[in-house]
Amino acid sequence: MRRLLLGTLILFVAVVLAVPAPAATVLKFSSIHEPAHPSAYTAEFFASRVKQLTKGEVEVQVYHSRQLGDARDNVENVRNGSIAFTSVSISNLSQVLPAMDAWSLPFIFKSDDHYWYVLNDPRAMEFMKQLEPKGIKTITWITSGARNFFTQKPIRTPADMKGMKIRVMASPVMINSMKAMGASGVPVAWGELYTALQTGVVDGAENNHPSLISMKFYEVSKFYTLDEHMRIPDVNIISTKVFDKLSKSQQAAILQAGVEATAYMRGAWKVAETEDLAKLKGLMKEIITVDKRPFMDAVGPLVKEESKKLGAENFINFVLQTGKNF
Ligand code: GTR
Repeated sequence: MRRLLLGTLILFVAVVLAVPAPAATVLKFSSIHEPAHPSAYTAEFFASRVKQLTKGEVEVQVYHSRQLGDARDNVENVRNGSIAFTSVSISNLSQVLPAMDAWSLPFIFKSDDHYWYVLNDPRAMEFMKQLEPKGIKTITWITSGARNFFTQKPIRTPADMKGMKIRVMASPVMINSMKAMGASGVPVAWGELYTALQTGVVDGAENNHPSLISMKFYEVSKFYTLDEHMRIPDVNIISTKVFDKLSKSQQAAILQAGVEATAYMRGAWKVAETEDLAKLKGLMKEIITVDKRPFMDAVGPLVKEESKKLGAENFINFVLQTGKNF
């Protein structure tokens, strides 16, 4: 009898051990950034939190440095569900829904605090929900700081921009903003920008301090003008095709990991911005601080015109109104 019991027990243990744990759902996350960029290591942070919160049921695999494609491919691949996630500038979402370009409007945020105030207001996420019927669900904000010009010739006033070709994202608002400042905006993909600067296809571009460091743009441009003309958030997005197939608890875990990723990155970004600006001071010919007023005046009329054209007047009015308190 005892032997029989023992035998049954051994058999039971053997069966339990032989049943494999359910395979994790593996989801791809495409980042255009280099591993040392805050956006890329925030993607890693997000992936590890998703794994912990789902107790290993969902595994997010991060591919950085455009291994799975540049921004526009990533947006298309999220829409068709061939990748699950990407972090992308909202400017690049204007290809899907023109209204998204409202975020690219110049000088709509008074400061970093105002920008975060807007992002934390439910109206901002509500605005992003317009993308859901297009297959894109916004999980959370991934900041991208303020954008500044880096060029071969110095920009001290908008008059210096006359005739310059400035690389922008594929965003009509960015193109029109460059025009209003006297330059021409030339869309170039992120991964092609270094060569475009090196070969003179463009005379300059605009971006934030961490990106100048991570992409080594300081090697191919001399001057950096801190006019902070735009603060266009990046967002962490998921394919609705993928999201809708997950269980309720997995969906909740992903949203929770997103909230944590925003908080994590906000701090990481501050540190990176400060450290990277200090590095750029030693790497570029001149860091130029300017009077922002002439730049703001040049693009002033465009804000109203464009937000009307984009059907985003209510949202932009909310942004401008709240800016008065900052
Ligand atoms: C970066 C941003 C990217 C992309 C890039 C660009 O600062 O994080 O999403 O917008 O700029 O200019 O293409």
